[in-house]
Amino acid sequence: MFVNWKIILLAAFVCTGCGTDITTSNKESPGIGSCTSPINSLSGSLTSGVKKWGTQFNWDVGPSMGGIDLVENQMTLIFKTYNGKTPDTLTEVVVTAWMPEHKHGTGNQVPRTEFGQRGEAKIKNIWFSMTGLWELIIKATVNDAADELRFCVNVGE
Ligand SMILES: [Cu+2]
Repeated sequence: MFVNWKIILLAAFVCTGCGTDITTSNKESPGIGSCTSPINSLSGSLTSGVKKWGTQFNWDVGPSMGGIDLVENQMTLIFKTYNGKTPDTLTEVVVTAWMPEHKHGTGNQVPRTEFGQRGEAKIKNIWFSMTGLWELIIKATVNDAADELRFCVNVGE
């Protein structure tokens, strides 16, 4: 398993004095997730927890760690309302990457959202510091429905 020590050391440095691991380097811990059934396809559809909305996902780059130099992974999300319509508004799209097995996130590098066509968001700046199972937490407000979903990906080299 490859590990990017530069990122880990940076995260550990930020966390000096607050613990022995890099868990607390994430401003917001998404909590202990389960990541046992990764979605290995590069595109597909997902539904938020209480079916308030759905989203198509497509990996434009990745998901991979990319060896020593890392890779900026990118994903396109196309949101639909609970009844499959293109939403009038899409706001508050925040994606977090979390590695449940080791209880760490991506340190100071957080995924960034760029809004596209109606209902569409591109997620950039997704950096995986290790290979293995990562959970992606997608929060969004589709029309007025605020909800989140989590899914698991297997990050390769
Ligand atoms: Cu890890």
